Amino acid sequence: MSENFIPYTGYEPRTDEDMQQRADAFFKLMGKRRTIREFSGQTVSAKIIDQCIRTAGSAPSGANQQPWHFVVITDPKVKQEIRTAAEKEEREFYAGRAGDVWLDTLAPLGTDAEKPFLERAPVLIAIFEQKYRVESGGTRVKHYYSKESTGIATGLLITALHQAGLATLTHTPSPMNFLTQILDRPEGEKPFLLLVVGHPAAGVTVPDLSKKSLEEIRTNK
Ligand code: IYR
Repeated sequence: MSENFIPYTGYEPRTDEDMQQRADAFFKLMGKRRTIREFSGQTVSAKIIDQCIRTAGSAPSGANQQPWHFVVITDPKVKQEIRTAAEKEEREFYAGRAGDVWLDTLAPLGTDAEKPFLERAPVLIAIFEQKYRVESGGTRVKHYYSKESTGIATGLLITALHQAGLATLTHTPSPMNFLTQILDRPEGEKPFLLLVVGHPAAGVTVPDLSKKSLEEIRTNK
């Protein structure tokens, strides 16, 4: 075995009652998360974002290859460039590329090709999936389960930001290859999603959606 093994000290034994209480409290906290599409101009401290990205980076990953990269964007010029590029793609998406079935499915969310939040929100986090890395000699090293791993890390990031008191919007302009160019990312990295982060605009509204019940999403065997 090439890796050193050390004792695991992170486990804290708890009573069922304590675990139930913690599970209930966390369910309640996460139930307050909503995707919002209008942000206030209030800024966010870079230290908070960095700490939440550390949490994301603690995610499990295939062979511990940690196949993700987070680009934190606050420069208004870069945000503007991203908005322009995203809206160009989105206009084509909403004008027909999506197809009627997709557009009908999206209708309850009230989205359209206008993406003012890409400039208005104080922080954008572009998340990249590293499908492979290129070593200094030029050899490509494949990353295993990079999509699953990046998805898990993104889930932790959304959770960490919500827990810290921030609001997010998971934005997936399609296609979003423009992020590779604008953010100057290397070969092997694929844009995964664009997370818009900030504080909700005063009086923001959200669609009246509900989540599937436990009975709908869980089967016991
Ligand atoms: N990328 C588009 C469309 C869109 C698609 C899905 I699936 C959504 O849940 C929301 C939007 C946009 O961002 O408007």
